[in-house]
Order: sequence, then C-alpha cells, then structure tokens
Amino acid sequence: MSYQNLLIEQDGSFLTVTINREKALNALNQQTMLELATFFGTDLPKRQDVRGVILTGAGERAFVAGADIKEFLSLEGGDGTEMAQRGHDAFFLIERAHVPVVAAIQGFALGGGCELAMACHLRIASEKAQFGQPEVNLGIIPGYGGTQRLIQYIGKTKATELMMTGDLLNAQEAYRLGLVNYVVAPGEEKAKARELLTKIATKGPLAIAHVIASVNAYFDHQTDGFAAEVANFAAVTRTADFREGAQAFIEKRAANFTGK
Ligand code: CO8
Repeated sequence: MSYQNLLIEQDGSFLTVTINREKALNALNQQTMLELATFFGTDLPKRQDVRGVILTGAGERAFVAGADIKEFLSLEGGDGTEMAQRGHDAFFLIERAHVPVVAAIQGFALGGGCELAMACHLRIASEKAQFGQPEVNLGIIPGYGGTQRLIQYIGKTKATELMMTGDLLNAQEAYRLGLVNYVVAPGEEKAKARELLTKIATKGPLAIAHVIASVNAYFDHQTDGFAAEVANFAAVTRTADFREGAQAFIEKRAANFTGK
C-alpha cells in the first residue's frame, strides 16, 4: 500500500515509521489509523528481513498530540464504538508485532499519542517529551487502550490521577514512574532506539518474538500467562536457533542466528 500520512524508511534491517502530519502535531486522523493498521497488520508481517521498527512523529514538537479532535464532530452517529474498536485493533497489531517496536518520542505524547507509545514494546523519550491522557478536558475518556495500559505501566494510583486531572508528565517523571525506558537529549531519541534495536538484533529473532508473545500473555485476561510461557518456551526449543545458541556458547563464539 502507498501511504499518505506515514513515511517508511529502511536502514539496514530496521524500519523507521514516521507519522507525517507535523502541522497537526501528528494527530491521529482516521486515515492515519487505517495506515497504521495496514502497516502493522499486513505489510510488516510479510517483512521477515526486518528486525525492528522505530515509530516516531514528524518534526520536533510532537510524537503524536492525540486523536484528531477536528474529526470528532463528524464521526458516525456520534457513537464512538467503532472508532474506539478500530483503534484497539490497530494498537493490538503493534503490541503483537513479531519484531520489537520502539517509540521515539520527541515532544507531546498526549491522549491517543500516549496510547500509541504505550502500545509499543519500548519507549525512548527526549528530555522535552510530555505525556498525558487529557481526554477529560474534552468530556471523554481514553479510548485507544489508555485506561488499561497506563495502569499496566505506572500503576493504578498515579494512572487514575492522571486520567482524572488531565495533568501532563515530563520525561523525567515518566521515567521515574516506569512509563519510558530511557530519557535522552533532544534529537537523540531515534539514535538511542536504533542502539537498542541493534543490541536486540544480535539475539535469536524467534526468541524475541516469543518474549513479546509471553509478555503480552500476562496482560491477556483469557490466557494463563504461565501456560503461555511453557508453550512459547517449547516452541523456541524446537528451533535451529536454540541449538545454535547452545553450540555457540560451548564453542565460545558469537551465535549466528537464522530465525529458523
Ligand atoms: N487534533 C487535531 N489537531 C490538533 C491536535 C489534535 N489532537 N493537537 C494539536 N492540533 C493542531 C492544532 O489545532 C493546531 O492547528 P492549527 O494551527 O490549524 O490551529 C496545531 O496542531 C498546533 O497546535 P497548537 O496551536 O494548539 O499548539 P500549542 O503549542 O499551542 O499547544 C498542545 C500544543 C498543548 C499539544 C495543544 O495542541 C493541545 O492541547 N492539543 C490537544 C491535545 C489533546 O487533547 N489530545 C487528546 C485528544 S483526544 C484523544 O486522543 C482520544 C483518543 C481515543 C479516542 C477514541 C475515540 C472514541
């Protein structure tokens, strides 16, 4: 598919996906949500050569400043069920990607933008980044998974306060609360994301995919996470990479993983 609002760039085995609506602070309109779902649901799964994705926003001011508020009043029937469900579906595709997705957050990550960052596996924030779920200012609540994922990352106490007050967190507060993995100097977010992905790319790709699946199982209320871990562990022991990893250790050399 050709994209109107996403820029996709390849650098070796990594893709950088940039939400490219800088004038609207990269707000997630419906077209952008459709493109994110297409990329993560259809295009990325076909790319077995790709070992990681950096997700970011265009410009210096915002990662994503939320869902596109200007579209709100024209939405079908005034009922947000479909809109929220489409957002959930798209963000689950990110969370369930077979390769790590790292959010590089240079500025505002608000509302749907904070929710998008939380759907990624790892988050790198610039010192200038700000996070929040200010939906109550608009008379709504987070609708792209924020009420659930914010609690998962920072706990019920602070998550409830933030969702009720609409207050924003700066990067250091977000780091202290466990919302982001690293805080870096402005402009360094993508480089740090690439550094992390480069380290992860030295590991077995199937092992990484099964770490993602096992971590997701913890938060899936239909799934016994421990049973999922056993099944995922069993799956990786049936791979050539498992034998190569053990053999390389014994031979005191770096493993040459093939993803098989
Ligand atoms: N949607 C649409 N346009 C936006 C958005 C947005 N979320 N945020 C900023 N913009 C636009 C502005 O309208 C402005 O455009 P224009 O120049 O045409 O007027 C441009 O971006 C620059 O923004 P500002 O002039 O406002 O820049 P400031 O530096 O003054 O302020 C802020 C920056 C603080 C980020 C401010 O723009 C702001 O408060 N934005 C809205 C933040 C927000 O409330 N986000 C949450 C939205 S709701 C949401 O995400 C719900 C998700 C789940 C939905 C589920 C549906 C059922």
